[in-house]
Amino acid sequence: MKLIALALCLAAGSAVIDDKPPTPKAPAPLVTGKVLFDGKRPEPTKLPATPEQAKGCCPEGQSVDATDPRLVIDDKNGIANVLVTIQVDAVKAVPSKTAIVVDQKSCVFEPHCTIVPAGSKVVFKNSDTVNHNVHIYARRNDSSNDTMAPGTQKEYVFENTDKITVGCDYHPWMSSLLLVVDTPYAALTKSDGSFKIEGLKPGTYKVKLWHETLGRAEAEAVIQADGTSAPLTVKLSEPKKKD
Ligand SMILES: [Cu+2]
Repeated sequence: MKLIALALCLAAGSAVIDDKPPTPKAPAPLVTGKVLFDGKRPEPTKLPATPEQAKGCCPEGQSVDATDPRLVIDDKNGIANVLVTIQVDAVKAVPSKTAIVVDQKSCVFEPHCTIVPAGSKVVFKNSDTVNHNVHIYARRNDSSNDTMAPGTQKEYVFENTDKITVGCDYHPWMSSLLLVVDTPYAALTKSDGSFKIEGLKPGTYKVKLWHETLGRAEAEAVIQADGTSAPLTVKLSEPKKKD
């Protein structure tokens, strides 16, 4: 027994001695950047919400957040929810393994903006104590209009690339945006306007940017052989009003 115990100790000891520190890996190729508002930041807009419409949305004493979620700019001009995509031939997004959830809470869609790899399941939930109405305005998928009772949910599948707006007929300030993409190289800017896209090989890429009220822009990203790339800065401004 003693011999066996000694052998086990030696085996364990030798395992520790052979445990070399892992070799540092090269940084994963990454495209990073920031999307900034060009000009003086517009003040956040409040959408109309009558007391009658907002009834039951929030606990007593709290008021509904009817801030327009479509244009969110931070105090350093970073723009949230800009869709950033890179298309690579023959590389297509695979549907999400788990359902993508959009909740309705205190009469606000959460999140406002969601990337949906084509073919993924999207579940709309109603966590409120009032009825909502998931009104889907799609261009390249089926549109629909479903009343959703408190505590219920409904599943949708969107197969085609699209930019789908979702509203609620009971609460006209509510809006959600589903961005159905067929590329795995897609990101939404965070609240400070920053984004990152991983998994690309070294090379030169066209980067497309799209925002629901500010429109489109394009940039070029170059990933060097060592996987690094210079961070991009892209500016968007209010679309010029037509006369
Ligand atoms: Cu609603």
